[in-house]
Amino acid sequence: MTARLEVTRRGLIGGLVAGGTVATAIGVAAGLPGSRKDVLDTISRWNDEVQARLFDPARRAPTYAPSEITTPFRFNAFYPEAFAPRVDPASWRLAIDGAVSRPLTLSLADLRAMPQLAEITRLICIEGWSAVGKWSGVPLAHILDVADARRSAGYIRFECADGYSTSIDMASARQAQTIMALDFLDRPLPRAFGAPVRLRIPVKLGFKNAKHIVRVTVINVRPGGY
Ligand SMILES: Nc1nc2c(c(=O)[nH]1)N[C@H]1C(S)=C(S)[C@@H](COP(=O)(O)O)O[C@H]1N2
Ligand SMILES: [Mo]
Repeated sequence: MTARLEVTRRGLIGGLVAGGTVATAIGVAAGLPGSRKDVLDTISRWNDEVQARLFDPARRAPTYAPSEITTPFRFNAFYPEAFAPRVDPASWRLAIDGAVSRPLTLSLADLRAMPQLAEITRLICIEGWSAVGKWSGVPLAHILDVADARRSAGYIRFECADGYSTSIDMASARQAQTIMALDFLDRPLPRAFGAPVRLRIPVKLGFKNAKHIVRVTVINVRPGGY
């Protein structure tokens, strides 16, 4: 009971979801085996770690061993998997605009020619599940530097081929692990998982990890979206 109260008191996303729900959600998400006390201890430890790192862009999100990768990986979107958009990789372009002194229009080849970072991290969906995967791609900070994004701008907005849009703060956008992912498990992103390019930002929850991105806009004020 003490452990549970601990978890509740330290509710992961206090303002968004009640602590008890979060504890349950994390228990389900992590698929933890063992006794209830073991489970709660593990959740508590995991919760501390997540609390310290997940929402603090100055810290690193945890990384995992290849053996910890979740297979099959889980799909999520605001529609069923069969409706994931079909994007032609040859004609696809990524626009970088807004508060930048060098607006960019990048092809997939342009992105592949940039520095790449590969990392095994956990995607955590607010709906109560998480999964470990390997994504590789271009650090978003690099793209922002090439575009000469205004340093004082507060947010980045992402627009997607399926009509989804979301935004993140600049500190999280420039965090070292935040990438515009081109590959999933060392292969080009499958259609359902965000082809041709998705945001992979392990310090943020799943819904910030925009898939099928077509436009990245640097802005001063927080925009709408998810
Ligand atoms: N374009 C787009 N991006 C999206 C979504 C979406 O519906 N459309 N869903 C978000 C949510 S809620 C989650 S949890 C993750 C799921 O990513 P996955 O399908 O790779 O697991 O994508 C996020 N990015
Ligand atoms: Mo999600």
